[in-house]
Amino acid sequence: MSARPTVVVTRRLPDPVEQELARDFDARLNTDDRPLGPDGLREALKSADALLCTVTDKLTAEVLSAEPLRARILANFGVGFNHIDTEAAKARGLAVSNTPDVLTDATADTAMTLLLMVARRTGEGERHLRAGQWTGWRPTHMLGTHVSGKTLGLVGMGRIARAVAQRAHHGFGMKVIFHDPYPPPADVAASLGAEPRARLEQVLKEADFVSLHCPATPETRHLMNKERLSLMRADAYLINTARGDVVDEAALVEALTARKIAGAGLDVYEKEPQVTPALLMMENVVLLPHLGSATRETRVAM
Ligand code: 8YV
Repeated sequence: MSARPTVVVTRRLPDPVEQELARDFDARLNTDDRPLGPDGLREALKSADALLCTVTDKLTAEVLSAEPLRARILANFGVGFNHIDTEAAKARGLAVSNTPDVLTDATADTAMTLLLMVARRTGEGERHLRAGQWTGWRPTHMLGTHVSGKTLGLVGMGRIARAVAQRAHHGFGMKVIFHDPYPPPADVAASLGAEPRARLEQVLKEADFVSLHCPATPETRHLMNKERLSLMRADAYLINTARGDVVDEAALVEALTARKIAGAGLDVYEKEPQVTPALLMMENVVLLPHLGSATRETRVAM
């Protein structure tokens, strides 16, 4: 019997992380990277001291009811933890940890990538070129929307939103407005050139780009519904690097189809890895496969 704590690692992790885990723990690595599923997760909770889990593991009250429970901690690989029923975890005496800060910059970079891609039609342009359709430069070819100097509206003003504001304001000369029920101190907002708005609706009406940075909670589920999407300007773009649940994907498709908004840049979806099929057909939508924090450096730091 090893004296080292047993850790079940639910997915493949970058090599240096797995090596460290193997050194410090009795680590059960997931070399074929197949999600454990509810039964596998329950089994892990019964047979290991810790579960190193992530967004693809649904840790519901049902899963967490595993008996007899051996695990003491759910160490989540990721900052968002909406896939964990934290009340149920608490009731079972399970600590829950996450990985904030280290993925702030990578995720803010992804938000800016989506914003630039959708505004400047770069996904569309690349598809056009790769399909052999490019006939050469012309003054009116694939004109996009200017980004520099435009207004960015941030929904939520936590760590990642602030890093986006930093890039947008100091890098792209954008005007930044935000709404957050728990706003940062005035001097912090001012240093990012960011102006608060008392109501979310004001942000939605004013912004050329609306970028979502709130956590996924029961309160923020479908925050961007039909009604709020209709407050956005017809020439505005929606960017989502937060969680799919924050947007009513069907209402978004409707708003895009009716040209109520100009486009969207999405990294997250309501039913990952499924994407509402209509979105796949739209040239004015940029779709990334949940790459927010996907840099080697960040994934090792996480
Ligand atoms: C992760 C994320 O890559 O940390 C989060 O909440 O959304 C991403 O950066 C992924 O969710 C793994 O947890």
